[in-house]
Amino acid sequence: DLVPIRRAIISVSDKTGLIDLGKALAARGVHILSTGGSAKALADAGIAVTEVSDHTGFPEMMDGRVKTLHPKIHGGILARRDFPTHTDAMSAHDIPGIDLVVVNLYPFEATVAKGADFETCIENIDIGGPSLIRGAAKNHDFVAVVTDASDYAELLGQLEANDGQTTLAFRRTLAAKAYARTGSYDAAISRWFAGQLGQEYPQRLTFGGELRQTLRYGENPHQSAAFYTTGDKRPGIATATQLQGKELSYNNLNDTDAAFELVSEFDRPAIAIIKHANPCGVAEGDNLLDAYTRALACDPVSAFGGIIAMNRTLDAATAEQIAKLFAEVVIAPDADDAAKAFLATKKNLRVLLTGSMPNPAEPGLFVKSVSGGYLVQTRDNGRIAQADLKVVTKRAPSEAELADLLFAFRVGKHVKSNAIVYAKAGATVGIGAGQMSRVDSSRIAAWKSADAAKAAGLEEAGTKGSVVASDAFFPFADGLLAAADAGVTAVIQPGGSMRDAEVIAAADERGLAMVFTGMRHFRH
Ligand code: 93A
Repeated sequence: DLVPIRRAIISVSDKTGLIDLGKALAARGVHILSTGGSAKALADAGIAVTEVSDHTGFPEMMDGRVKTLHPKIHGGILARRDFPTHTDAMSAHDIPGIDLVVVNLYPFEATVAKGADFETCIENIDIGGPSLIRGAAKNHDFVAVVTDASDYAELLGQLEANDGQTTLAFRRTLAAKAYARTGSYDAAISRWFAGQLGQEYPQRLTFGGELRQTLRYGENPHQSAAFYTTGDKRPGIATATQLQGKELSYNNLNDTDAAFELVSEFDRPAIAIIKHANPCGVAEGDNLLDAYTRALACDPVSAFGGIIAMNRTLDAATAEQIAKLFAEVVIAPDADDAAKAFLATKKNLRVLLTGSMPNPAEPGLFVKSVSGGYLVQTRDNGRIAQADLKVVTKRAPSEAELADLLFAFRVGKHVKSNAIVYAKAGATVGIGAGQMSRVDSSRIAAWKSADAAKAAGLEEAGTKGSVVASDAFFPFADGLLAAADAGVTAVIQPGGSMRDAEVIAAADERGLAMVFTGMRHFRH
C-alpha cells in the first residue's frame, strides 16, 4: 500500500510553507503542476513547475473561475491505477496520473469575517479547490491530499521514511481531514448565505466545526469526547491561551465557560467561583482581591476544587490568595507578571488567558442535544437594567437594595433552575441551584448561608439583611416567605404568576420591597 509520488498539483491561496514544500518535492524529482499565483511563487523561488494551463492546453479563464476544472487534471486524480478501463482511458486521452494534491481554499470565512460585500463573498467561494480535494480524498488508495499547511512537515517526513512514498494509513488520515475541511467550508457558506436571506439565527445552524481537541474522556471516564470550535471569535474558552497546567477536561471546559460568561456580566471588578457549572460564590468589589475574598466567603467548602473566573487582569495580591486554594482552573482576560509567578507555584493549576472579555449582550447560539437531534436557541443575552424594574410593593427598594437586586438577578441568570440567589453588598451570600421546587432552592440557599456563617464564627447568617433574586416567578408565596424567614429585605423576580397578587400581599405583610423584571432566566 505504499504509493510513490511522481506528479503533484499545488494550488494554494495561503502560501505559508509553499516554497519549502516545493523545494523538497522538486529535490525528490516530483513533477509539480500549479495554478497561476502558486506557480508564480514557486517559479520565482527557482523551483521547476508546469502551469496547469500548459499541462491541459487550456488557459485559466473567467477571472480564474475555471483553472483546474479539466479532465486532464481530474482524470489524473480520480483514475484507479489498478482498473484497466481507467488506465486505458488515461493512455487514450494522454492523462498522466497525479499522486499528490496540495490545496487550500479561497479564504471564504476570512472574507466574511472582514465584512466584505455580497459579491466579494460570492467570488471567494472556491469551486475548483474543493473538487480537487474531494477527488483526491476519494481516490486515497492512490493519491495523497494535503489541505493544511501544518501537515506539510508530516508529508515530507513520510516521504523521507518511505523512500518517496506515502502509506495507505497516512493517505486515509489525510482523506478524512480533507472531507472535514470541505464540509466545514460548505457549512460556512450556507450559514453566511442564510444570514444574507435574513433567516433567523437558530435556523442558520449547520454543523461543521473544526476539531480543536480530542479530550481524554467526556463527563465520565467511560465516555469519549472532543472539543469543536465554530470559528466564532468570542473571547472565552475557545480562543483562550493556556499558560500552564494539565490538559483541560470536558468538565473543565464546560465549567470554565460558565464561569467566564458569568463574570462578563459585571462592569466592576468581579470574581465567580464555579462548581459543576453552578456558582458557589460571586462578588463584585473595588478590586479583584476584595471580590475574591467575598466570593470565597459565600461557600468556602464548595469552592474547593472549583473554577475561578474574573473580569480584570489578575494581580499579584489576588493570585497569592488564589494559590492558597485548591482550584482546577483560573480564567482571566490577562494576568500581570507577578500574578503569573504566584500561579506558577501551583503546577497543576490550569491558567487560561483570553485577552479580553466577551460582550454579554452579543447574540449567539446555544445548542443542546436530545435523542435523535439537537435543540438550538439564541443565547440568553437578555439583560435587565434598573429602568426595566417595576416596583410592586408598598415599599420601594433603597439605592443599596436596588444595586444588590440587579447583581443577584444577573448571577441568577447563570444558576441552574430553580435558581435562588441571596446577595448583600455586591456579593452572593447564599445560592440555591437546580432544585425541582423553588421553595427548596430558597431553603437550601438560606441553610447553606447559615452553615457558612457558623463555620466562619459569625453571629448571624449572611442572608440576614440581604436581598433575594429568583430566576422565574414565585408560583406561590411559600418561596418568598422562606426568603423572608431567612432575613431578606428586598426581592427581585420576573413576576407573571397567576398568584402574583398573593405573593405581593405576602411581601407587603413582611415589609419587603419587591420589583418585577418582566424577564425570566431559566437555565436547565
Ligand atoms: O475559481 S476556482 O474555483 N476555479 C478553479 O478551477 C480552481 N482551481 C483551484 N478556484 C480554483 N482553485 C483555487 O485557486 C485553489 O483552491 C486555491 O485556493 C487557489 C490558488 O490560486 P493561485 O495559485 O492562482 O493563487
